[in-house]
Amino acid sequence: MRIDFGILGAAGKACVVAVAVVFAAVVAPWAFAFTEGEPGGVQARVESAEVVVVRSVADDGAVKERPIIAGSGTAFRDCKDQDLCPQMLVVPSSERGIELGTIETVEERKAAEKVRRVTLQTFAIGKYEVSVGEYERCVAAGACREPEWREAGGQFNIETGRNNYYKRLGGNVTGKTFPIVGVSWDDAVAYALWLGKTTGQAYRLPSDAEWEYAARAGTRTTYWWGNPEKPGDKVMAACRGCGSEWDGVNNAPVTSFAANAWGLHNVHGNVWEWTADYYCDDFRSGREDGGARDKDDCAVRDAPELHVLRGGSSFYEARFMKSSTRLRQDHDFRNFSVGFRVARTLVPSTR
Ligand SMILES: [Ca+2]
Repeated sequence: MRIDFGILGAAGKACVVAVAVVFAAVVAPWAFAFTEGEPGGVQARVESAEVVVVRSVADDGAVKERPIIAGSGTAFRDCKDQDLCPQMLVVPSSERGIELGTIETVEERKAAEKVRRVTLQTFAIGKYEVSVGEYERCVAAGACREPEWREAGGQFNIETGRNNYYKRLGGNVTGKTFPIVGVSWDDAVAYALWLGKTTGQAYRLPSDAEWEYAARAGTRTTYWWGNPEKPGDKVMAACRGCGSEWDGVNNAPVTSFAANAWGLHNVHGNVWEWTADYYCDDFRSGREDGGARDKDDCAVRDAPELHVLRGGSSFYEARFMKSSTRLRQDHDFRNFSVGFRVARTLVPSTR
């Protein structure tokens, strides 16, 4: 049975040439410059920093190294092939016991009791939601299955299916620069595993806590830009009521809208994003190191084997795209407004 998830309707040259390694553990205090006058007054502050060095090897064997400061918004790739390797950002380690969850207002906190303290290590996360073009590479390699809208003989096939579930969204589902949708949690995990094998790096889905930490980029507000969804009537995202051309109608290109202070696009809105965790309503009971709840061991649960979705979508109202909002779905659930972004573990260098 198809669960009606959205508002609309029912139903060769791959090369591993770049290696990023953390070589400087902590440099404190570290002053970070953020753009003044961002909507909502973003004031992310980082008191310690890590430096990641992206090392690339040219065809003639020459080695180039480029330092990237965590939190600077500078992206790197793990290979030269731009369609193969997603752009990744270095997220700084958190201060000790940083709060995540419903921290925006005391009133909400009392009601939800979901504030959680975590201490996160530096990691990397996708600058964008994984695009159709990127996911297609995994399908072509035989490591990922087709998205629901391209399954041969499937009723939802965007060209041959009798159901118009994806068909009505047209090129915003199939275009290479749009977020891949119609992929389950299992598909997202398969993609990350394949990317990891292809690049030799530890790709995975972000944990629930990592996702929120990266989305907030140091802020404690409802959205990274502040509390109103349209600060000064400025359109910041695609959601129902956000004011964008895609609201309630379609998915937006992954590069749409302004990035947060650490360089991530579309954490709020556009498409929902799978995280690694099993869902537990008691967010506070998650791991203190911010790692994923990888066992379905929630003390209170009314359904088994559900995974966490984050960030809302263009088909949902703004309250669903808050930094703290969490949704849950089955591991095999697929939908036109559910996609994902990848994360990567950064292993400290021993040199
Ligand atoms: Ca999103």
